[in-house]
Amino acid sequence: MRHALEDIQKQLAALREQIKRYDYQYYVLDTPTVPDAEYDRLFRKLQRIEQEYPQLITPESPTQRVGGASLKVFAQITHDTPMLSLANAFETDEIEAFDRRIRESLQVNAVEYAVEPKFDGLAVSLRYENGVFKTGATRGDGHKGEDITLNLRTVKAIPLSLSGDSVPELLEVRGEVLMLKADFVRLNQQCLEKGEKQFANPRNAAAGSLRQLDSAITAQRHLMFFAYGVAPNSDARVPQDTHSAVLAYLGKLHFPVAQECTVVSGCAALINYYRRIGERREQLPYDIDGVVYKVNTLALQTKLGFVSRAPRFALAHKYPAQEALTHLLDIQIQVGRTGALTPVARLEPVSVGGVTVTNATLHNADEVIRKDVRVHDTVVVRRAGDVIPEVVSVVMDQRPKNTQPFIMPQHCPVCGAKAVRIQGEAVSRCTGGLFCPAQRKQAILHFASRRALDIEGLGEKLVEQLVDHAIVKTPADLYQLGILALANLERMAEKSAGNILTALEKSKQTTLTRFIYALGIRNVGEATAKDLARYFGSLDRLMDADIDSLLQVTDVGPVVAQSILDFFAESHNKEVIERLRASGVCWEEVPGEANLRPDTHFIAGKSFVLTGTLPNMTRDEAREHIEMHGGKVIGSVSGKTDYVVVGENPGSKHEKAVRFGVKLLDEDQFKALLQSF
Ligand code: 9MJ
Repeated sequence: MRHALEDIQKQLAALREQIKRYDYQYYVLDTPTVPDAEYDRLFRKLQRIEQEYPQLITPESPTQRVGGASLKVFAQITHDTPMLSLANAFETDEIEAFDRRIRESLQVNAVEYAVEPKFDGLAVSLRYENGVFKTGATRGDGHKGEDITLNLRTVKAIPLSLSGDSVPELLEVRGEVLMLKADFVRLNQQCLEKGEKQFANPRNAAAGSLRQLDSAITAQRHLMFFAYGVAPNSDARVPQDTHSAVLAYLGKLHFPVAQECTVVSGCAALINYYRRIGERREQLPYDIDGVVYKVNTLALQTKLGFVSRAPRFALAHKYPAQEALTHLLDIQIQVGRTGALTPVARLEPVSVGGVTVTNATLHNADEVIRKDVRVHDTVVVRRAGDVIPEVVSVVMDQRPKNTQPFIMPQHCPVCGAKAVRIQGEAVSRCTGGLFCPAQRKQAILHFASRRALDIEGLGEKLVEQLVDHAIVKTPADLYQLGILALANLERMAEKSAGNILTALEKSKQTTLTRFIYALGIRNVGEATAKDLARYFGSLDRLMDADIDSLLQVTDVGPVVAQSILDFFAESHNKEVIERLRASGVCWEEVPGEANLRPDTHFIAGKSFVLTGTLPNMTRDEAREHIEMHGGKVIGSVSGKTDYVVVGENPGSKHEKAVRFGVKLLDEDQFKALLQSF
């Protein structure tokens, strides 16, 4: 019996180690090496064995990231060594002064700096004792923070235990918890689909997720962590020479360290780093609000010391604010594709972080009332990355006399139909359906949009005329358009009419994901469309699906499933789909996950890297093909990559693939692979 238990223990240890490795590859390196199905299989196996032998469960087991009841309040934790704050600077002369002060204090000619992005998240401290994650806390006031251990345990990029040959007895890792922009967009899409309140920006979403008293909610939020230092109380095994060596050591212990962290020398290089990161800011996967400079040599850091709680050896160089003040000229009501009535602020044009903003969303009536936004107010407008600009707040002491509180209209401003607000939902909706010209226009614009059928040139002005002249009532009518009908419209020369027809013809060859998304089914965004396409593989199977099979699809709950059933129950919708197909709109169909065991299909779970320009396919198209077949597209080549698809002018990924002996495919070979099952 004892022997058997030992065997089980060994099996458990091996499984946990394997899952831990896959988590690291997936969440930290962003390079998954096994299909999700294989990961799920291992995870379930581990759960099954642990259920049978609960006495063998350890807190570090990957199954134990979420657990226990929710807290009533967070306990306080006193930091052994305080969590520092950073002095800020905006201007070049402040950076020159910083560097000069340091050179003069240290009596040297040039200083070596570790330079890092300044993550716009929440600072946390993670305490490891003998390689085991014990406690995690917020910064709080720098001395005392909140104990958010249970929530931090759910962050997959944070190791629950450390392995390797230099595991320290005590290690306190300092870093930032944040939400990647892509996860933020996905979360807000889910909130929208569920009719819940959306988050203003990734930082708020991360803060909201980390402040949950129920860690099961945090676990659903896809938070990320980046390490940027250790507390000085840590073990002697932590490098004692330079900050950059500390970061490299943390990387070796499998903590995520941003790729953008590097070392430079001298003041000009600092400014150069600031500019370079600034240029790439929008493309970075996470939000930053500046960069950080730290004297790299730890002995010199100690020599420089502190002023109050900020170190003299470090400085945050911030980018200009993404907020500005302006006047609110009017509040207008926009009618969305699903009839949602959104109050929109018309603004006196203002430059926010270098972009002119004239409109900003006010989200919904409740938000306008909560912020008490009124026409003629002076308002704070914020813009961040790809997020739609929004009105953050009102400058109350600049409010003119005789302003009136905002009242949400009871009728659709476009078609006059009654507006209703379902209990529990934040938005009012026009009940006019596709009889409302605004909804009809939005439905057609959505159908034609870039991520849907991508009909180039079919913009707002054109759709407006087509609907107003009753030439187009549904997306299916688009494919009946002739050159005459188009050329007779305002501002439409024969050549542009021809271009539209060519674009329409081109759009007919599409993908199932795009087509499902284009239909504009309530609560089905792009991510859900992708999940549905992957699961069912064919439109007919999706249209025939019952509630039980819909609920099998990732992220599809009862609300989304019901929207899909309702949509396909409408004979009008089925008719539009049939007409679209009859006009030649088509896509590749595959068996779909529902009908596929992962081991029977050799692309399922395989990893692909794309490099160079393919002659007949965009990168997005190639990605869609791969994902439709259950494969994954990853950013960088490693020995574990299955295929590298090589186009014209390939980059260094090509050379790396050759070096690693990864299988190379040109476009024809890639197409042949897709079609070969
Ligand atoms: C951020 N927020 O990214 C520090 N930080 O160092 C980086 N913050 C920091 N370093 C010492 N990269 C105190 C705070």
